[in-house]
Amino acid sequence: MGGLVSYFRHLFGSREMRILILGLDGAGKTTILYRLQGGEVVTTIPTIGFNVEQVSHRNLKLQVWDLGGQTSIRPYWRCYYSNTDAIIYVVDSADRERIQISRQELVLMLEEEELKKSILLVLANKQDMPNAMSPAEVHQALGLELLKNRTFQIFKTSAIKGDGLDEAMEWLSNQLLAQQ
Ligand code: G3D
Ligand code: MG
Repeated sequence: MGGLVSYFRHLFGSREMRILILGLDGAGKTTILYRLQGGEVVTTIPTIGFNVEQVSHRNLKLQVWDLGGQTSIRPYWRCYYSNTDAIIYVVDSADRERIQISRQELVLMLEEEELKKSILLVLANKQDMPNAMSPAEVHQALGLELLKNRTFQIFKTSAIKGDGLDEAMEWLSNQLLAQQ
């Protein structure tokens, strides 16, 4: 397990790098954030109606919030979209009931003008669960084959075990480096 510092060590240049970690509640975002941060304290920015968890290291900033539900707070999300280099979209692979909601949220988000150029990393999380959808199933359920002009990749992870995060972050780091 590398942690932020080692995953993104090649990226601490002059420019600020922004990554959003998004997905439905319960997908595993906070667990992943803590894993990446190596267990250090996450600052929570209290805002009107929704909370943003944030960690930063040098000029790398990661922000997390839950998608889904309350449409009234959606406009506030936009405040966090500008200059987003990458989106880490976390899916609970064992939650077959809500995968279509997760798909709708992803589609809506990717339509945002400010996120048009963001790299997309999809994490098919909770692979340790016996009934988990495979990455291929998650890929299909999210409609990822319809994506155009988007650098994206899907990885399987178990945030709770720490499996798969190394590979996923290595890919992301390489993509970010290539776009610098
Ligand atoms: P969120 O921040 O996206 O809302 P959390 O999700 O990180 O809070 O995780 C929600 C619950 O799922 C937590 O359980 C967490 O431990 C669990 N979880 C996260 N990742 C995995 C995983 O890969 N496998 C399994 N089996 N569970 C996972 P609790 O019980 O604390 O609600
Ligand atoms: Mg959370």
